[in-house]
Amino acid sequence: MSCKKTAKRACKTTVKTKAAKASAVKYPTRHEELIKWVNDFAKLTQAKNVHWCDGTKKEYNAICESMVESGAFVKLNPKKRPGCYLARSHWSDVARVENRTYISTEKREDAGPTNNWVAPDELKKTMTDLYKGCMKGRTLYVIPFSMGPIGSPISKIGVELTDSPYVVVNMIIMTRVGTKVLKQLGKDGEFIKCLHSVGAPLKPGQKDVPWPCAPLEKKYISHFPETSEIWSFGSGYGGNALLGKKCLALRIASSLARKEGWLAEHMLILKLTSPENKVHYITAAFPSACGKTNLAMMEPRLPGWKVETIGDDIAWMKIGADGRLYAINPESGFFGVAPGTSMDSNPNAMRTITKNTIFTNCALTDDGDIWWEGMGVPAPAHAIDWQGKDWTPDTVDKDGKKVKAAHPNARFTAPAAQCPVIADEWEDPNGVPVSAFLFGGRRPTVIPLVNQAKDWTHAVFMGSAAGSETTAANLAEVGVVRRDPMAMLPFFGYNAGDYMLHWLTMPLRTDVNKLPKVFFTNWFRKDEKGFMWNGFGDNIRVLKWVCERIEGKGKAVETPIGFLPTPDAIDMTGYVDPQRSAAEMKKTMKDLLSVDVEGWKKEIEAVAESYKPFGNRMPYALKAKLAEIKAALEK
Ligand code: O2Y
Ligand code: MN
Repeated sequence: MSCKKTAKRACKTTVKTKAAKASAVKYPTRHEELIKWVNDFAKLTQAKNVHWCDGTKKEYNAICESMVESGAFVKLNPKKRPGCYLARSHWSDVARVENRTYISTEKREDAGPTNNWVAPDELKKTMTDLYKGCMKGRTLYVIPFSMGPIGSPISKIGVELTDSPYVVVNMIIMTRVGTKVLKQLGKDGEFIKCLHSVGAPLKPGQKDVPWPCAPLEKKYISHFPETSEIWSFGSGYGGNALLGKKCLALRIASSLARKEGWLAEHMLILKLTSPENKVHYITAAFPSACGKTNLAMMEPRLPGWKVETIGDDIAWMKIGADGRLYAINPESGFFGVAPGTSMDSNPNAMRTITKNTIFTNCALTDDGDIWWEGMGVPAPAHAIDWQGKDWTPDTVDKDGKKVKAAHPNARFTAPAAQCPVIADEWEDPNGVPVSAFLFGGRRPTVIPLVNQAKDWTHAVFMGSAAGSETTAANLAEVGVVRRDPMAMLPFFGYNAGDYMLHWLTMPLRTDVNKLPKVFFTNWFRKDEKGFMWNGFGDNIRVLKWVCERIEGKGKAVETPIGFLPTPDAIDMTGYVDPQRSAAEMKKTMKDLLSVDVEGWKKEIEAVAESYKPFGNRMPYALKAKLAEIKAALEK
């Protein structure tokens, strides 16, 4: 892209690197530590220009337009998708790369057995060598950003240095960026240092490619929790490059949360209003690709109930003055999976992405709109697929397999404020008081539709035992059950055994009765007819029971694995499964709400196995809870 042009057009705060060295240069901040850090990195990477982002609409538009000029973005038909762009990534850079993601602590055991580890000195040396000269011919963008409303006592400030304009415009949607953040930072405020490069320097006169990146073996997504730093190299995609999201808001924040006594979780936050106008805020930790965005924006299929969105992916929670846990969404946008999103599965997401949205790796239709598999509208007769090739519904690869028009991990980046069901209080700096936590996963067998924890230790046990079938959002084999404790497996910023201990200590910080009630849900049980539960808008029936339990009502039976709803406790008024008669559904509900004792015995063994790599770092209280449930199942 024409970086020089963009920089000139976008902001007065673009400076030549040489000039940046001169003391006369004007910076949009008086934070000396920040200025020095930026200049040192500009020198190391040999960036052509330095551009301090101000976060204005003008800047956003100028960068997007320069990306259209360079071929990195396609502008969509403004009559169909006003203010929207399409990016196509390199075929090798399409998702988070867990095998290149590191938690770098002085002692290996502090990263724990679930994380890749290299000692900080060694990793920093390797990456410093990679950063040397890596921005030749490119602009270094300085992105000051706030995770959470600016000035909230729960928010944190980060600064990302990147050579990717794609990262800049996505960060502007996903976080609060620019001058207002620098103002909040003042002369000596604390910030989290985030370094990023796509790792593709340009030789003089060399033409850029639409999606520069480095080969897999040169990609590093590194976290240094002991110094709260993030160093990323080689990838321009999503969680690898938009460093506010998974890297800061989960990995670094989970480590900070432990030190500071709060929780940083992979959870959606929703506001639920009953027909009687009672409000409950509920958070839910489901692994990647288990429908967090769908639940957060759900259209309930029970009259009088209303769901509104606070967040769809991450929750930061602190104990408030009244002893309750208060949650904020640290993000300001949605980076949602496109394939499968339709007016059936998530109408509010579809309404959110009608304008001002960046699409990545979706198909381009001949009339300048986007399309993906599972959009709920017929496939176009012709399109350009996510790799930029001509596509028709009959296109096959060299093995005769149908080619998908959109990549399975294609994404939309859209402002949260555009969501038609965003709650009025979604940016409340004090957060919202949480009544319930849901854990869950994609489990075709054994795990019931919903199950309430008996006490706090049981709640933490439930979270520790979570798991899910894998999908395309990670690079693992698709369709096998992977243990995913608290839905945090890819995002623990420290030893997951210590993380469980941190959760167990929450009742030491407040009255345990003020902590959220905890439930495990599973929308994904299957039998010979397919899914046993409709999911989507019908999940309101489970949420209604959750509310009843919070309020001390709601019929339940105590079982070895928790409190299960009695067969008549879930409101099934108006529920229709076209595959099952009412009588069949009654039987299905019985199966969904009973304990499969033999299945659970195996489940308990699998959980025990998953604790083994942690040795003594897995808290005794959880092993004791596991033994207690095992003994109860034997009775
Ligand atoms: O593949 C990526 O880089 C994105 S992963 C992602 C994006 C939004 C929300 N959640 C996730 C996730 O993997 O949990
Ligand atoms: Mn996620």
